[in-house]
Amino acid sequence: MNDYLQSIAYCVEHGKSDARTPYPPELAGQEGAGELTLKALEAGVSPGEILAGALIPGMERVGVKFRENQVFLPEVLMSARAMTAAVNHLQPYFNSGEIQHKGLVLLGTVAGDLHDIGKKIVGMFLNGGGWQVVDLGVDVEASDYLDAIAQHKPVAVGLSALLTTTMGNMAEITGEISKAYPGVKILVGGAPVNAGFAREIGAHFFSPDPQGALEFLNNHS
Ligand code: B1M
Repeated sequence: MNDYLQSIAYCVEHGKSDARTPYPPELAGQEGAGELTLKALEAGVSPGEILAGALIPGMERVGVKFRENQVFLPEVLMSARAMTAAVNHLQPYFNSGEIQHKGLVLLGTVAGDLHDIGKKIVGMFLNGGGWQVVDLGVDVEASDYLDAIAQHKPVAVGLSALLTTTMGNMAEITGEISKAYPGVKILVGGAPVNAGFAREIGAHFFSPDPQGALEFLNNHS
């Protein structure tokens, strides 16, 4: 059982989705995260064990390496793909309520801003880390965040901005969410954003990377 978990974690860490994935070279032709997850489930390993004992640790290792510049965006995307290949097999169990998410997080790129590559990576990390993610997309107005909070009752809302010109919209949206839903944590990120700006606009947390966003949620829920 432990062998399955270790192998799946290794595949996620090294971006091996399935047998056709050519990397890492030492695993060429061997099964990847998708097939191994299916086999583990058939062998009686629970979906919760696969999530907590393989997928989350695998993604955590990639997150730490990414933060420390030991790996770069292509490797992170490959790991996210491998994680998705595994999560696809766990999805029916999530849907049936057999395994519980840690909570729900809303994500969105703020009004006026169409950049979403980084935000999607944050979403994949959070998902791999056991959080249910509802992504509201790009160019999201304050009223859309408020409607979504009323509908989904999230633990936290994550705002992303890549343009200096849309940081003002981030400030306005943060203010509106705090006023209407003071109990909802607000997390901000994106290349031009920093901790000082986050404090200034009243956000609860700034993270420069997906791993920090995951750590914040894990520690504050
Ligand atoms: Co745009 N763009 N762009 N662009 N674009 C930048 C951001 C820019 C820096 C390029 C430049 O001039 N050097 C510049 C902004 C300058 C500024 O404001 N200071 C710029 C500009 C000016 C523009 C346009 C205005 C260009 C024009 O039309 N004249 C226009 C604006 C459109 C709009 O949004 N209204 C525009 C358009 C576009 C494209 C559509 C072509 C495309 C976006 C495609 C897409 O996202 N679907 C695009 C791209 C790709 C970029 C660059 C090249 C790359 C951005 C990216 O995806 N980075 C960018 C230049 C650059 O960064 N080199 C640029 C990779 C991504 C993984 O990193 O998004 O930083 P990032 O996300 C990171 C972290 O920031 C963090 O985690 C992620 C993973 O590590 N993070 C969070 C992000 N969100 C987070 C949220 C969190 C926590 C962490 O919690 C909630």
